[in-house]
Amino acid sequence: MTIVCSIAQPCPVALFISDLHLSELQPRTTQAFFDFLQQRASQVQELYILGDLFEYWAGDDDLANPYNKSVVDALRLLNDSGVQIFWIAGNRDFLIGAAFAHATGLKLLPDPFIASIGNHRITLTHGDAQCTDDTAYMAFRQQVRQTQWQTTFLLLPLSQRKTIIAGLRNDSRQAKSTKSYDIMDVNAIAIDDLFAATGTAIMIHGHTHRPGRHESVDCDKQRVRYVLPDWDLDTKVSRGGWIAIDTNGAIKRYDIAGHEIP
Ligand SMILES: [Mn+2]
Repeated sequence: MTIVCSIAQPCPVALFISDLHLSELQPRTTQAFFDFLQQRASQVQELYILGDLFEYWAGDDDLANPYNKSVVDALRLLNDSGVQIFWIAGNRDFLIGAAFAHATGLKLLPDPFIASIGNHRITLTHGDAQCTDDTAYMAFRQQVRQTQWQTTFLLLPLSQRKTIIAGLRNDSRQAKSTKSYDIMDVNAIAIDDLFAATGTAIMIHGHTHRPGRHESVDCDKQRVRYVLPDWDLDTKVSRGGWIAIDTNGAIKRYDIAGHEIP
């Protein structure tokens, strides 16, 4: 499929996705991702993956797994066609490392990262670090994002790591059912602080699975925060989508069918 651009419909130059939570148990979501790479991402200069592409990542020594390899191969193909791919880790796949980056050709970015696209300076983040109301999660995050913890964890056999991760995912599912809706969203002050620290007026993040566009004003400065949707085409309510920046610098949100969200 070739996307035809026009004055009314300018070409996108950069795309943003997050929270696909890809796994072998999500074949339709995986296929939708492959279709997105082939039909949409292949038409742009830059693709930004803002965390939780995978449901979990046990370490780069799991690259040989056939499912993981199929995702790596798809990213590699896109990279080799000339599209630059950028990666910010999510809370599910922060163990992605240099070997994965090498295999796919993508570039690992720190979180947060300030991207310059057209005339925009945009703060990019996964979003979990801003969920400061969830103190239990923040304590966990602080621990597992330490180099020393990761080095020790990665020394365990792959199968043992997978067992531990499965346990953590189970705990997280149970915790989510008891935590309040508000606690699991980003904290307004943490967002203000990040805007202030980066000096940007635009932010794009994922993680919360609450897609939206939020405007705020601080000292006459208008700020816009875009939240990416999660993807799930394996349940009844198919959902997903992306954000695009076009050649005119317009930032647009799209649903999984490729329709612009007004
Ligand atoms: Mn997340």
